[in-house]
Amino acid sequence: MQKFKNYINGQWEEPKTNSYFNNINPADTSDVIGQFPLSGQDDVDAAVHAATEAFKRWKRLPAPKRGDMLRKAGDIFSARKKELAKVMTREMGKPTFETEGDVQEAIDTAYYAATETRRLFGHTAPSELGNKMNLSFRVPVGVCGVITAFNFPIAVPSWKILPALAAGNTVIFKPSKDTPHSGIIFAEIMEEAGFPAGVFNVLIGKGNMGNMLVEHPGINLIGFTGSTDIGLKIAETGGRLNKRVSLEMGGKNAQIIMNDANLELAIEGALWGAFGTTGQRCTATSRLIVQSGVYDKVIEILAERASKLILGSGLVDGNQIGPVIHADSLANCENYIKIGMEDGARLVCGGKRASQGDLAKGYFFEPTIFADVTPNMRLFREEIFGPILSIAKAETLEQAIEFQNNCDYGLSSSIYTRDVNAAFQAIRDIEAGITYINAPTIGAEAHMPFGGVKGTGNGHREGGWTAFDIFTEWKTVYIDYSDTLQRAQIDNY
Ligand code: UN1
Repeated sequence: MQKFKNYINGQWEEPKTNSYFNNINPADTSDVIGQFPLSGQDDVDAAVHAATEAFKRWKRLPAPKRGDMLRKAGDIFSARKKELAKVMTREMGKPTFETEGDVQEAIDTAYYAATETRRLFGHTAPSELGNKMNLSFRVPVGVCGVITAFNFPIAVPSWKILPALAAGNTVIFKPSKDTPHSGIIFAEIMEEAGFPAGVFNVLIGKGNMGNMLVEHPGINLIGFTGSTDIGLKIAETGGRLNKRVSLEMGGKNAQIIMNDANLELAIEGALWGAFGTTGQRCTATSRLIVQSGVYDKVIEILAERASKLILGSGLVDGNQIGPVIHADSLANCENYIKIGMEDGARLVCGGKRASQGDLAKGYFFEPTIFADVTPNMRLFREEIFGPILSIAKAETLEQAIEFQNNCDYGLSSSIYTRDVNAAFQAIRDIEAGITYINAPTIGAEAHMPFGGVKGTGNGHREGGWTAFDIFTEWKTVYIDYSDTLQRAQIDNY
């Protein structure tokens, strides 16, 4: 069986713990992918040392030169797209058309970040004094720890890593324990693209290893995507140690369907939003709020279509829905079925583990729909991270928006309507970082701000130009060429 290594200081290193764990394919649990390092404190120390040393030189390299390497990385991601997609699917289950899209987000991010190295605009402003110039520009933060989830093994890490490097930071990346192989290929690509030793490092591990990064005094910033539980702990530690922390946590995204919507389009959007990536997206549609005039019809058509989705290994063409990631995730889905029934929701399709034929080898769960869900039910409020959609009925636009906002999270949202007034009212009143009009809750593009309000995050936005607000600090410079002492606020008043 293949034994994998960490990537530290430009070298492939065995973990100093000499311990490993096996990772398996969630679509076929007898398929063991390989042995991966269980890194410990010594490995973290070595990576931090390497990244700290490398930072001294990397931050001095002209940003457009960093951009040249990012562009090269984009080219290699492109060349390896199909191969990498298969590795990702084998590790985390979603079909290869989705993992190819996942790699494409990294390609887009690489090229975007590369061009941004020729902008990274600052500001100039008039001085209040004569013969004096004021300007302000971005400087890197330092060594960044990047900790991410399994569901987007390449795209989401790339949203953090590539802008961080563009801005002159160095990075230590801890991929999800469920997708270590994807993280290793990320490192291979960065190595081939020519990033100098120590600028980008990958540490594989589980359990407390992520916390070792968060606690390490040599790490200046943590970029995290994952569960709310862990995110809040990172925020606490970051607060105590005065580290910059960017958090992307849960979602409970709703799609609204109004009576006047193009129903065919709205239903297609709901199916993709709810069951794409087996519902395991931060942006997944887990609530559908349907206006009363089309409520019964939407449920009927959706249930029929959802029960026809083809489950199976994402490595086989034609399969539409892969497994969930773990046995625990299956148990979690089963638990929410119980909760939904107890709370009085109406199960209209799915509701159990799928185990016919080859499906028994993996963690497959039937696409599930609950109707008659009300805003106080747990189904309507809690993130499930699985293929379970809850449908609620609303009488008016105002009520639909009220239901949508009645939630602790605020990542993505959507409304299907042909009424321009309703669409603009929704844009104004929906509490979410992202709102789609006549499109599902999933489908963020790499060059636009990505993130959420309320319990979803802590105010940062990845993606696009806003990622640079996370990964840079401002340096303000006053240049006085008057040859006299000019005292601001005093000599000029
Ligand atoms: C996530 O679920 O963490 O918009 C990211 C989307 C994808 C990204 C999702 N482009 O669904």
